[in-house]
Amino acid sequence: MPKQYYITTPIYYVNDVPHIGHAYTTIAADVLARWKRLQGHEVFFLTGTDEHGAKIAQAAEAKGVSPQAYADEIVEAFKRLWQSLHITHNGFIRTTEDRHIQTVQAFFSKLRENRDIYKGMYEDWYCTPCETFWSESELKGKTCPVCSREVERLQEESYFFKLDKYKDRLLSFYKNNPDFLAPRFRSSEIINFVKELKNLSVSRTKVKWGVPVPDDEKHTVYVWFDALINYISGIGYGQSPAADFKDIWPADVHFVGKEIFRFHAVIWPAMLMSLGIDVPKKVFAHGWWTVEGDKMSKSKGNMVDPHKIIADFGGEGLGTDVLRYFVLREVPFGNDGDFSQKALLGRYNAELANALGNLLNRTLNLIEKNDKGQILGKKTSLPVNRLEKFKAAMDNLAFHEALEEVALIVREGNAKIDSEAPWKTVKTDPAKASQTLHDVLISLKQAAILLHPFMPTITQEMWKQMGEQEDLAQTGKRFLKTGDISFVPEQTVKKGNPLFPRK
Ligand code: ME8
Repeated sequence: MPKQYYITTPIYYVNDVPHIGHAYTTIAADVLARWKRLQGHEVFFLTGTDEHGAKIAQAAEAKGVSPQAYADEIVEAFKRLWQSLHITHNGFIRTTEDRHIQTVQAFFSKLRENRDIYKGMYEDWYCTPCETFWSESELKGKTCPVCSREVERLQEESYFFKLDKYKDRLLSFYKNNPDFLAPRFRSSEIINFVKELKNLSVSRTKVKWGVPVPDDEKHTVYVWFDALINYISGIGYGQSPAADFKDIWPADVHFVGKEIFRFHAVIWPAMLMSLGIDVPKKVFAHGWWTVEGDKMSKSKGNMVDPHKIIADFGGEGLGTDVLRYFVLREVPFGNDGDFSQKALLGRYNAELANALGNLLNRTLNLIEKNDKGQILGKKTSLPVNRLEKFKAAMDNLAFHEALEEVALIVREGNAKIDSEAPWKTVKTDPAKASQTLHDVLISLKQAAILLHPFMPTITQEMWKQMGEQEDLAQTGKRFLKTGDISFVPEQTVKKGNPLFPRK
């Protein structure tokens, strides 16, 4: 069996319900999963929740419930959101599941057997909201360099992982695998960090809500060490009967936010190297969203609820697709960006209602008026340059560039109708008018296929209105393999309501 294409999101903390930032990473991963499937790959797409550690225990305590009961409640909010966003994950892993706990303990024991874990004393700083150890020199004043919140002084017995031992191997790995650290402009941060690498504290005695260290149960495994292992526990590593691990691992892309790049690009590969497991092929660290120019935070009360955006744009279906489109179109994937109502509405009206929706509408209108709904005109071959650029952009995870190619296809379609005026030429040269409409509709068919991973519901609606009988994914797969996209003889269009009503 060929190896499955393996895509992951971070597993999200269950200290609170999800917001637009969580939606962002998961949408990006879903778009890639759908695109790879369209290209004919078997895909395994894993997401899940990170449920241990002091941060979750504190959130549960504040609500007066047990951490497990709290996690059980919040995990449902994540699952509901993925449903509303039409996320097509194949697996969902919770770190409180037995299959995960067993894998973490087996992993820890093997590292200890390999003498890569030893007992010592941790004396330094800790940020609970980020669940991160910091040394004095890394702090920003007296606060966490990532979230600017207060850190606490720790002094406790701890197991340590010999991260320092992997310094040279990591550096040569990055050198020999230039696609591993992505986007490339973030690689120097990692390389500089590795040059200064120290051993990592991987257990806590003061945190009770965690996976017990095998044979030393007064320690629990450090929540990040526990969490990273989800990427293999979620696909059957070390479990019996042996699940699909060997057909899925290594991961093709771990999608993460920039603040957790180090964990994935340094600690995780070193953990795997110690056990002799292959290292993932790529970690992609995207940027952060602010909201109306401000950092998103609970205290400011400005967290964007994805359900609200979906509802504002007509509910599941159109609302889902608009949100999926917007977040990947608005900001070059990898960079930071700002989420604003103005930008959202602006993109919707300009690119979806006025450009794409209008092109489909006017084309179908004219086909109905001129040709009684029948798609006449001769089969023509599509220019391939846009398609090739789209594919290259998707390979580079440059989703915004891929969407720009589709926007250009749409712009060219509108320009063609404007300049060839089939509503006029139908009177003097009806064959030419039909050809114009045929050619524009073929471009729209191509656009629907390429947009399908981004807007899975609306593209199906476009498909129906174009009178397509075959499943979009089937045609899409064939098109990407052979370039064939022609209409069947006597195909008639079935214009419906405008797909993107102006707002
Ligand atoms: O870090 N902009 O979980 P988490 C963009 N459990 N993306 C954002 C964002 C924002 N403003 N806010 C959150 C954890 N994200 C760990 C991960 S993985 C083994 C363990 C996204 O709930 C982004 O992907 O804090 C970020 O990395 C992630 O949510 C953090 O989620």
